Amino acid sequence: MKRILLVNPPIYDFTAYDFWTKPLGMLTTASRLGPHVDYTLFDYLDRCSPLMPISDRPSKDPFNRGHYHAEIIDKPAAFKHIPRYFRRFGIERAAFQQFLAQSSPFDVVMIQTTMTYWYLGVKEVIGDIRQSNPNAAIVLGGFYASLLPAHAKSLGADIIIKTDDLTPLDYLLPSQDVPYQPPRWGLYPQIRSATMTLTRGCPFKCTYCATPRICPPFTHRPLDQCITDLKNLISIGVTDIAFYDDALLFQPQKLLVPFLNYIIDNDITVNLHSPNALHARYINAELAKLMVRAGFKTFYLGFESSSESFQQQTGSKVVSTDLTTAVNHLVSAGALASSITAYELIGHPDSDLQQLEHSIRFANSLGIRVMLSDFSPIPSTPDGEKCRKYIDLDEPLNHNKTVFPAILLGGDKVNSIKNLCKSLNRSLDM
Ligand code: B12
Repeated sequence: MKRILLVNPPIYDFTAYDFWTKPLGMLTTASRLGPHVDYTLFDYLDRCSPLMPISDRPSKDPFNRGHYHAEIIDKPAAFKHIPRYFRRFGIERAAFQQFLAQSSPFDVVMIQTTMTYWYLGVKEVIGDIRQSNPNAAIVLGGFYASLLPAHAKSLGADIIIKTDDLTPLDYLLPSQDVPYQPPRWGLYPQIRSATMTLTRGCPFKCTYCATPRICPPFTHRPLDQCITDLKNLISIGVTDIAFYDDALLFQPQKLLVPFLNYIIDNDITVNLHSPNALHARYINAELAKLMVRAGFKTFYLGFESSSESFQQQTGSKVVSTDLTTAVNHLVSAGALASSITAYELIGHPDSDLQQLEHSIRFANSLGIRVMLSDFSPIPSTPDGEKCRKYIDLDEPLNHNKTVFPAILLGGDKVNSIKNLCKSLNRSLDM
């Protein structure tokens, strides 16, 4: 039996917050490789782990979000001009080295990659594995590995898995025709929040998003598999589930409606969340009622801008009237307005600040909170490519969401718009 170590690396960034951040892709892949594998998980971002030093900012969040332990570290050369602290988030490096000394050897080490600009954490993990397990095969999968395979390989990995194609693993772990297994959440000794998807891919083609480039065409997953995932999460004590779908509400009758009805009919108590933004235009009165009854506690709605020209240029995901209608339906169904948040893009190369300020005030006038989504320029997307004139897109650190808006707009402008957003959000609490 092969011994496989699964690692979710630490994050190197200016900011990071546990917004139901979990290595769903890696745990899903592990379940596809069949049962005859001996897995061990090391998740640097597991806030329930006894190895995680207590954060100096304790979480009072009722839905299990929270701050990570963080250390201030030297900034990489690319960020020397950014007047902010740079940090390493997660369990300390020495704890992993000690774990490796006690638990090695492993035959294969699989590492989750997520944001392209988080590769320094992946590099750190590869360095420690090479020291302690020189013969282990190092496998990278996830978004960074799928989008930038050559860069990922240059970190010292042996195998790069692009999206769902596991054939490069065949010589190590011959694939088996196994019946469906839920993602390997049972590898966590204790777990309160987890993530799932009901769909794959996205039917839209927003010009700032990489999903159409790396994900398979949009499909709904089989209902029975989604129910198996749900039951598994409830059985291990999960109280909060965040959906990672790109288009959860698209064609809801096909899957979301039966899935939510299953939760209601079986009296399952669970808090549901949508951190990856919902398309407001699909929220009608009926769906809003069902979502609230099934347990949705937070609602994050994509609302890139109230400017019509911007909406049209970037894919017309949501227009202002959609937002108003969705908020009205959710509140009528019993959702608290304070649990609804509109995401607005800041630092997009085509956005203009005045419109952004107007959009923020518009969402605030509906009584909901606004969260600024700092724009991350992703190579190969139409909007990311527009940014080559400002930054070296071939260095993934430059895709950092804190950095690009500051380069485009200047730090002072970014701060002033963030302060406006904070003060308008605070005004809702009074
Ligand atoms: C869920 C999600 C989030 C979650 C958290 C994700 C996380 N774990 O950290 C939230 C909502 C918090 C989030 C936030 C942001 N996100 Co986001 N997010 C996603 C999304 C939808 C994730 C996909 C996912 O996990 N799907 C579920 C899994 C099961 O599917 P999968 O990833 O396709 O995985 C399959 C294979 O790839 C493979 N696989 C996956 N992992 C692994 C690992 C191994 C070892 C192996 C072998 C195989 C393997 O197996 C899986 C099953 O077949 C992607 C878009 C996308 N569709 O990929 C964007 C995406 C990753 N996010 C993106 C962006 C821009 C952001 C934000 C910057 C947005 C913003 N401005 O605020 C923030 C950044 C947060 C931060 N702190 O910096 C970008 C990437 C940017 C970049 N430069 O890398 C993406 C690609 C979307 C886009 N705009 O194009 N995000």
